[in-house]
Amino acid sequence: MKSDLWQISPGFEEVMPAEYRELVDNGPFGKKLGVADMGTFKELLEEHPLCAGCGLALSLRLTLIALPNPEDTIIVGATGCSSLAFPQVSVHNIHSLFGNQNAVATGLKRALSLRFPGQVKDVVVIAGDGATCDIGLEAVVHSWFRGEKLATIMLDNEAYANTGGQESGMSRIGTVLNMAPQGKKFSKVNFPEIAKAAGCAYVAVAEPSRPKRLEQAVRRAILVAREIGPAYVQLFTPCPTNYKFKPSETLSLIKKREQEGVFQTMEYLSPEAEAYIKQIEEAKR
Ligand SMILES: Cc1ncc(C[n+]2csc(CCOP(=O)(O)OP(=O)(O)O)c2C)c(N)n1
Ligand code: SF4
Ligand SMILES: [Mg+2]
Repeated sequence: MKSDLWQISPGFEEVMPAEYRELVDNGPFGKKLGVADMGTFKELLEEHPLCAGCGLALSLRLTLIALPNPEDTIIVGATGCSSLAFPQVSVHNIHSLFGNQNAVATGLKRALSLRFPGQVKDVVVIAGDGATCDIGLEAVVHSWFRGEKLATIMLDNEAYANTGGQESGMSRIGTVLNMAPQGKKFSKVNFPEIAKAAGCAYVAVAEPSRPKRLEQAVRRAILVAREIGPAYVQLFTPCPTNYKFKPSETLSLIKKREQEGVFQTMEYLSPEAEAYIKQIEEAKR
C-alpha cells in the first residue's frame, strides 16, 4: 500500500530505480503482516550494499517486517554496517552520531509525545554491538536508568565490522580478527543481564535462523516500550566477511553455535510487562 508518509520527491519519480519505486509503492504500511508473509511486500531493497550472507542484513529485514506499526515508527540508527542499509529501507529513520543513538532517541520520543499527544509513535534504536555496548554504553544504559520508553535492538556481529574487524566488548574470548591478531583477552559482555539490572522491562536474545522467534521478540519489545518501559533485544548476526566463513554458512553457523551451547536465546519480562503482553496476545486470539 502506498503511504502519504513516504513519497519520492516530485519530479524524481521516473529517475529513481524501479526497485526503489517498488519500495515506496509496496512497503509494509497498513498491512499488518508478519515474517510468514515475507516476500509479499518490500521493506529493504535487495540491492542493498551489505555483503553476501550478512547475518545483520537478514536480521534487519526480519526486524523491519516485525514492526507492529511501521507507519508511525521512527528508527534511530548509528554508524556501522547497518547504517549502509538504512537509506534503502521503507521506514523513516535517523542516522545519529556513533554512540549517541539512545540520547537522540530519547529527545525524539519526548518531542513526539508533546507534538502528537495520545498517538502511538514507536521509537526504535537499531545499532551494532560496538555502538551499543562500547562507545554508546553510557547513553544506552542511562536511557534505561531513566526509564525511557524506547526499544533498543543490538545487531550483534561480535565485532566492529564496518571498520575492518576490531574486537568489541561483545566478541568472545580468544577471538582473532583482522585488527585483533593476538586474540581477545576477556569474555563477551553479558549485556542482557546489564539490561535487566538497568531497568529494562523486556529483554530478549534472538537470531535470524528462527524468524518467528525474532519477530516475537521485536514485537514484544516495541509493545512493552510503548506502555511499560525500556526494552532490549540482542540479535546474533554473524559476519562472514570478518569471521571468514562462507556466506552460505551463516544460518548453519548459528545453529552449530546453539548446539554447542556457545549461543543461547533467552527472554525476560518484568511482571508488569508479562501481564501487559498476555492481555494483548489473548485479545488477538
Ligand atoms: C564517534 C565515532 N567513533 C568512532 C567511529 C568509527 N566507527 C565507525 S563504524 C565503527 C564500528 C561499528 O561497530 P558496530 O557498532 O559493532 O557496527 P558493525 O559495523 O559491526 O555493524 C566505528 C568504530 C565513528 N564513526 N564515530
Ligand atoms: S562486514 Fe560483516 S556485518 Fe558488515 S555488511 Fe559485511 S558481512 Fe555484514
Ligand atoms: Mg558489530
